[in-house]
Amino acid sequence: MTSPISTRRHGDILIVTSNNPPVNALGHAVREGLVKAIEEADGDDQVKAVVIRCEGQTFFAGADISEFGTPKSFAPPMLPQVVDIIENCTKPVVAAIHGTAFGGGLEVALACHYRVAVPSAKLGVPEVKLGLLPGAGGTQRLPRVAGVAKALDMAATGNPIGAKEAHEVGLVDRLIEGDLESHAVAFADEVKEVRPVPRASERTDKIEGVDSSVFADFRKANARKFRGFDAPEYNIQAIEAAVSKPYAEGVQEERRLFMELMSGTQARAQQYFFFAERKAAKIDGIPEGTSPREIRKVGVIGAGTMGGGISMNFLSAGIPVTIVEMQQEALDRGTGVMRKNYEATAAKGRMTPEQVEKAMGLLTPTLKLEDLADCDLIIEAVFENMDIKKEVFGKLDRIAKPGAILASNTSYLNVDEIAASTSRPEDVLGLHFFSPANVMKLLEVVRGAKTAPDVLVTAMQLAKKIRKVAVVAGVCYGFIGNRMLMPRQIEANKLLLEGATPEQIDRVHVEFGMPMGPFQMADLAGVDIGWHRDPSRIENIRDALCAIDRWGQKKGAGFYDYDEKRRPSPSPKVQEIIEEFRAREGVTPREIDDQEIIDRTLYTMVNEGAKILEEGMAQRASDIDVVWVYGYGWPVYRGGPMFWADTEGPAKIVEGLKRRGFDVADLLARKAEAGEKFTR
Ligand code: T1G
Repeated sequence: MTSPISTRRHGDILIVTSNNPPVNALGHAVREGLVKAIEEADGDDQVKAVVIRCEGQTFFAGADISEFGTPKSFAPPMLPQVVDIIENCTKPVVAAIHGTAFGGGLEVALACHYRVAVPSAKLGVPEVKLGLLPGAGGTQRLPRVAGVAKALDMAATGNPIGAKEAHEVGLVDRLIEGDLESHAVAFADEVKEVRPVPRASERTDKIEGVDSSVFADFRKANARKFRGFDAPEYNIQAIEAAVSKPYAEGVQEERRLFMELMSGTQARAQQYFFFAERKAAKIDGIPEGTSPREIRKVGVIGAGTMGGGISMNFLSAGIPVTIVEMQQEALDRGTGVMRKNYEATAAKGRMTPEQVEKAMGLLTPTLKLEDLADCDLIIEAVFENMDIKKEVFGKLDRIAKPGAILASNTSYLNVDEIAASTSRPEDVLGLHFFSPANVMKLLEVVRGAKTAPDVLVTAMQLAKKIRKVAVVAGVCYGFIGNRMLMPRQIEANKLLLEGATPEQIDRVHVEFGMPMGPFQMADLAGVDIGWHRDPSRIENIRDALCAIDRWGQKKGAGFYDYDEKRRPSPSPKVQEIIEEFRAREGVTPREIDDQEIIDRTLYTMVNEGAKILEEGMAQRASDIDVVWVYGYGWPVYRGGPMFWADTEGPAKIVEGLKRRGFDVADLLARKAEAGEKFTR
């Protein structure tokens, strides 16, 4: 088998090239090849210096995650050995960086004696996003080269930095404009006589005299963000070791912490999720070579919260949008909110004023539906009512050009029924964005019975362009996410009646790792969503709250009372309403423990997930997990509802559901009986 690593001489410089598509992952063959190349350089007196570079889209993007848990990942030489061999090379070694030098890739670059990079390159240690830490010396070399504060931020958050910033902090020695290879060779030629070669592991200038308060302050500043995750704290401890211990001991501590994480459930869940997210982009049953339609111009109907947010995604991606409203006042309000949101982003330094003007400059507001006639894609975001949607699609059918894609942002309704109100159901699908649509990453792409393959392919490709994670869902009430949300909300409301409190139920969900529980979420989204608007008709606790204007955070009161900073507190009034309802329904409250809440609000979700899979409303179990992590804040360190079901054990879930009197989905019962899993 040809090695993915090749070498060739350029004068007295040895050029070591990796060609391991798609991202030059540091699999076993690459590791072996790198060691051989350094041995070749060390053994050849003609060689005065070395350049390590990669073919393709990127420099090494890290260890090969697909090897984790397989014998290959432990086959020598392991990455810690490889980086030591590179660093101990007696000739100067220069890393030539383009694309993304991530994880083990950055650790290889840190073992090199010099790093040059093109300005567009990114450098990072995202291992924490896989539930890990940089396990090949990165936590010891990075603070020595880039400083403790930068290393802490990069390792504990996993967020990369650009080459320019890397140059400013000393992580990159030279920015290269033009051809990377030739400039890297020229740089190697400049430093080939430097002795001793500068080894990062021997540097102390950036770790001496560092006050330990740096770590305490960092922990305090990020406590909320790191809540529930194991890996960030381990990354902090490893960098603390870099400051408090000599290099050799620090590396041992790094290895100990790495192995502890690697054997944990969170790392397994987060690595599973890495591939789940990428698998979601693949659509079953699409003929090979199906090419997408071109989307040069988008139309959006409705300038409300959803319509405005949806439009911003396309404007930010440089795609012109025509937005339609019925009244001028509503149109002005909608476009005003979009500009305010952009300006807020700019105020946080995440956009420049020029970028705001460029995006808003691509927006054409109108009161005329006919102005959408030349759009390639039209997204309807009007009131969630079937008759209104069918009327809109009927009109669109007469206005839109042939080949235009017609999409509905419905959250629940039957996309096939909407498509049937046109003469071109093959051009119709659902594009279900999540609120706030310009922020939430998830996009449910609802595949209608007649949706054409190229329409689906177009939607998935467009999703990537507007930085969304798209998941294909079938046509059923609430698709994947909201369909699984319903049993949770129904049981949460029943549990209230039977004796639990909103605080107890929400606490169980927050302790589980959700950003908030069912009732905090209802208060954020609006208790009045879907309410029949008749204060005299009180059929449940929610009706009772709505009838007295307790619509949630926006009204300062919902299932909780809110202060001026929107901080929730338990509400005696709500407790009173609940007790009134219990009396009215003849329910005697009882003690409810946390496990019952989990059985009835989370096990029921898994049960619904199994039905969704049985019915083919999701292509694979991992898609359900992507929906819940990106759409509903399910903690990624639990992988998602279906991965968690496998961790919890299908048999235990079946037992819990039966104990509470629920009908168990066939697929779940079968998995439990056969001892099988959903996701692995
Ligand atoms: N290992 C194996 N496969 C990988 C991979 C990796 N590190 N990175 C990407 N792939 C596959 C991916 O599954 C997909 O496959 C294809 O490459 C394209 O990826 C000791 C232990 C580099 C920014 O965490 O962030 O080093 O779906 O669709 O959008 O300290 O991939 O086509 O079959 O994402 O252009 C640390 C992970 C590893 C970086 C490119 N490194 N990768 O993004 O393409 S842990 C990472 C990424 C480590 C050491 C430790 C991104 C990317 P398929 P893609 P992209």
